[in-house]
Amino acid sequence: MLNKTIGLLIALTVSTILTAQSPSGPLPSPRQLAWADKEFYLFTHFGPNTFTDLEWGKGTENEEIFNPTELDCRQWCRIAKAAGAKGIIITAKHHDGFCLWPSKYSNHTVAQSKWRNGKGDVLRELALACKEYGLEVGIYLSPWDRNHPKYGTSEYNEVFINMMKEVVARYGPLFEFWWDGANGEGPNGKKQIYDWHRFQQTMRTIAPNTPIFSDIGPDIRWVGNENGIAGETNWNLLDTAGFSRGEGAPPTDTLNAGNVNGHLWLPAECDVSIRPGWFYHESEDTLVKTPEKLFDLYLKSVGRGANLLLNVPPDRRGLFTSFDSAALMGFRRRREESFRSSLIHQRGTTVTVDGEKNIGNLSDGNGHTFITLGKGRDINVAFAQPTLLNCVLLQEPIQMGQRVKGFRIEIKKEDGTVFETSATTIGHKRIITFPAQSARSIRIVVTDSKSVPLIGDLGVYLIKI
Ligand code: FUL
Repeated sequence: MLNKTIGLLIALTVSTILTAQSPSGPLPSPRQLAWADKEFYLFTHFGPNTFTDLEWGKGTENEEIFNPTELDCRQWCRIAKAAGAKGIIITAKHHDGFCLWPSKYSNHTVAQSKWRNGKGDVLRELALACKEYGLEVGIYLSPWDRNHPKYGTSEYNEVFINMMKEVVARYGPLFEFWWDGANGEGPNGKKQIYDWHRFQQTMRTIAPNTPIFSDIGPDIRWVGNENGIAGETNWNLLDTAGFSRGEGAPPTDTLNAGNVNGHLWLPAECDVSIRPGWFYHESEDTLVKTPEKLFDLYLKSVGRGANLLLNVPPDRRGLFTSFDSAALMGFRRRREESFRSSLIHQRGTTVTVDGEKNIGNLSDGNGHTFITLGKGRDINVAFAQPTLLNCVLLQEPIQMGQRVKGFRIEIKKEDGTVFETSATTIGHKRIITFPAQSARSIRIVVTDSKSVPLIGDLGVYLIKI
């Protein structure tokens, strides 16, 4: 009898899971799925500009100017790790064409500099340090090259491909590859016609698991601004037909919000610098973003379903400054204090989904395990006593597709009145903040959805804003 009951229960569970589990619409590839969970990682702009105080080098800089006195990638990693970042993407070659590794395909590299007597290799040091600290490495390689003599001819495409092969083979596996869309003049005044098709084919062959960023992917899209802010409505979907990288990219508001019915899974990444510029400038030491500002950017990037790529540039010593590391530590503290424990886990709290008490793994901190919202399309959280809160965190299990188009949060206050707020998309993670309320209960209602709404995780917090 017991066996029969267990058998029936298993059959029921399996059938519920099966009916609930059909993915819908464009879906992320395994490469994109793994990337989405990284949420926050660092960018680092380093090169001749660090020494000339420029943002865009001309490509005519003497290699000898690249001479950091105390370069230590382990220091970068120590700080990145302590900040809670998952990896570091480095400008292996910016628009000035200088290579931070001794490339066989250029004469404008660390090998021609005086640094470590021409025997240094920043990428190698970074890759080793990342490994030691449990971080991942990513590479930014600017197709635009103001130095390379072949730039502006079809042979340059070969050079770029060879450089990609070189860095992947020597410093991989890479967690992200970054193609900058900027395309200006080369040393001979010529513009380059990039062979994007071959660039992409090459990467897929040599690094099939590495997601590629550019204005329009193929794996990760630009968010349309360099302020670190994703759209309040942010679809992981985009139509790219008819668009190209750089000047031919989709309008920035489209990149910011995605397309609700887009045919490609193309999530947004928010790139932003901790300072006004991308490269180090001493004059900006006093302009480093505060922990409060960084936390606000986190809410507007990761909290809107995008990833946050935060640039921290090393100085002329080749170190992150104490201004930047202090801001990063404050940022880390704010995130930890805010999201340490969800108020849902408070004693005596009752949670129901569509009126049912079985809420499965709705609040297990894992966005990939999920519950299905049936007819009621609502989740209700009732507290044993009035609870002060100002933040709701929701996740969709994106491996099933992005579905929710709109939802409402209703808070029944201690005085019996109701506070309401609403929002549109959820995606990988959505963090909604509002003025603090003393709540008896909260109800979350999905008001519009492309298909059956699935919720991966729900958290309720009182955060510092
Ligand atoms: C832009 C570049 O022109 C900037 O210098 C910087 O590297 C930024 C991340 O991308 O397109």
